[in-house]
Amino acid sequence: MSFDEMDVDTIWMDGEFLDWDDAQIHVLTHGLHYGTGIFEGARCYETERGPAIFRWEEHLDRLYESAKPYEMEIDHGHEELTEATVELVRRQDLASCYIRPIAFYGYRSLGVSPGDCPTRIAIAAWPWGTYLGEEALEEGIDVMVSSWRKHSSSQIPTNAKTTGLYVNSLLAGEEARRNGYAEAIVLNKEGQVAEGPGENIFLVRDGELFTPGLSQSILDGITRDTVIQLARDLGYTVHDQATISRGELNTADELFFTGSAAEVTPIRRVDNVTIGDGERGPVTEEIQSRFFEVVERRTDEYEEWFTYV
Ligand code: PPE
Repeated sequence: MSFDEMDVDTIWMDGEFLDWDDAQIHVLTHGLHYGTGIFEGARCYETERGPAIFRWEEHLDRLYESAKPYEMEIDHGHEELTEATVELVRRQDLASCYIRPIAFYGYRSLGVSPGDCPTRIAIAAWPWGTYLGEEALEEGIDVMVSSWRKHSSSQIPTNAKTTGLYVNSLLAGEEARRNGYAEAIVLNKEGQVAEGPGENIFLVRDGELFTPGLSQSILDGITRDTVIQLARDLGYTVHDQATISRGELNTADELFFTGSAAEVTPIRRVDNVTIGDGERGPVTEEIQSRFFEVVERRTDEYEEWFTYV
């Protein structure tokens, strides 16, 4: 759905609430030329107690951490950004939405060195449905292993959510879609399974969960961390520093993606090889339903993960 079709009218930028159409930047903005932006994506869920932002604090912490390798100074503190976000959701009367904070080097001069380019920051919120298609959550998706490898953490900090990194995600994802798949799986430089273009990945085998470790050039996903905790609390053994080879994808009992946008999305086929029974597996289903029970606040547990609007 395009923004034109949405009922949204406000963006917070550099300390002020602006009309949606006035949140503009100059074409010579540093971040546009060199990918020097850092961003977040969080979901706010509709609950009985009103809209609840899921793991907002962790998203905010990661935003500040992503700024570090680029020596980007964000002059707006935790509290200000939280207040701005809550107010943004409230003003637009959004019941559930996706929240996108972004900070970037702005306009003053060009050249790779950001010099005295100011750091700009904005937060937008809009309704965002299922990330990988209507039926994805129930039926699962077909994916392909991309011919593009992920940049290694020795080439670019993969644990920082940097705008420039996403050209690699675009290449992998669009290659998959051109070939009729919903999404890609991206291997790291060493040829091991890293993650999706915008998702972390989990493998289920013999009732245990495996997910690539942080040394595999992945983003330290907040949904990944959520699923690890939920699964352990359900009694599962979770190997969260796993090394997964490409071949192990085919022999998995179940596979699924996690992400703020993708939530918990089952994978039913990889490169046309059927995974398990070719449908959402029982472990994935249990974890997915637990995930939605928690984020929609149909339980009192994990209350510390929520910021209520
Ligand atoms: N890996 C990558 C590369 C990634 O972009 C994401 C989030 C994740 C893992 C999962 O992280 P987390 O959201 O903290 O669980 N991708 C975001 C951007 C999606 C987009 O298309 O834009 C997201 O899910 O918000």
